Amino acid sequence: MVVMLQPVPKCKPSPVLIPVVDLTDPDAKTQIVKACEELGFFKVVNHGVRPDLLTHLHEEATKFFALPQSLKDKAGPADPFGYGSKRIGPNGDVGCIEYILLNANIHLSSTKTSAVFQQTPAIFRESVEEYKEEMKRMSSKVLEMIEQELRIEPKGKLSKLVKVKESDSCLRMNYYKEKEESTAKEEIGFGEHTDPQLISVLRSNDTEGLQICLKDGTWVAVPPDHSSFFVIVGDTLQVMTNGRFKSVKHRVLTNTKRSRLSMIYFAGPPLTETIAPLSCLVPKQDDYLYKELTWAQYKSSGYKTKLGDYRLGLFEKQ
Ligand code: GA4
Repeated sequence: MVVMLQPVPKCKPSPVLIPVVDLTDPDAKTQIVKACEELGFFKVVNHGVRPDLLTHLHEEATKFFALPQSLKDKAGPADPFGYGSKRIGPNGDVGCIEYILLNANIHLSSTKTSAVFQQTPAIFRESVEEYKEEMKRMSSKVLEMIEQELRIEPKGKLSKLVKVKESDSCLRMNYYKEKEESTAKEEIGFGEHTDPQLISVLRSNDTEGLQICLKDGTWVAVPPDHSSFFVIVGDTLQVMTNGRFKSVKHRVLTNTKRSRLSMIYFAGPPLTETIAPLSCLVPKQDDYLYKELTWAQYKSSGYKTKLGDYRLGLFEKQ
């Protein structure tokens, strides 16, 4: 199944097809691999996440962002976890955004993270915990399907990176507030970038804003769909597949009329994991496009870059 992606103004007029993968379809593995190779992006339906969990989490997150600024600021500024407003990362990037960034690993949760939940009812934390489990399940399922289709050995090589308790995954809730009519114009909510992790799983309300960049540099708008998830290939998976999969550049432009709320789970490996092309996919070391780095090394170098920088250069062989 495919749906049409709407080209944004000043983009090529030809509509682009976005793959839609039904996770219960016996052919899903093949479709996922094809989408990861061609676009680095696909939509997931029949994912098994309870719709009421999504509705509930959406409502509670909306209530958090509606709190007085002084209360939200108690959980900020993001370090990188906690509540952030306008500033993204430590190197001067800004966007028309408010967000909460949470570490998915409860053992690493920071004081700022706890402060988020001090401002909100207990049910918010419970829903967030359940959602993280669901995202761990879905991201490991997608990675398992990739392993099977590519015949990656040993079994569980990719999915295990996300399933283990040391997995360095995180959850981000991004809120792009609607604007007054008088100032209405499209602005950058979240600037263009690729995600450093293995894969990211995104869910949003029905407000548009997300755009992805095709291989030829064309930006296309992704029609929102509150009942589906979007999977984004990250840099780590690009390295492990030796460039066969592409981490897709994406960005969010703010919609002037309606607020957008999105939740993104970034499925990352443990900090100590060595990231390198998989020998079962690339038998000859001479064919490796990338050298090895631990996830901790890649992540800490990433934090010295600007959002839009080409971080994969760190991995490239000279
Ligand atoms: C982009 C993807 C995720 O949102 C994120 C971001 C992180 C942050 O906001 O703390 C970074 C960015 C992201 C990559 C470069 C650095 C770090 C902001 C930034 C400028 C949580 C992630 O893992 O990398």
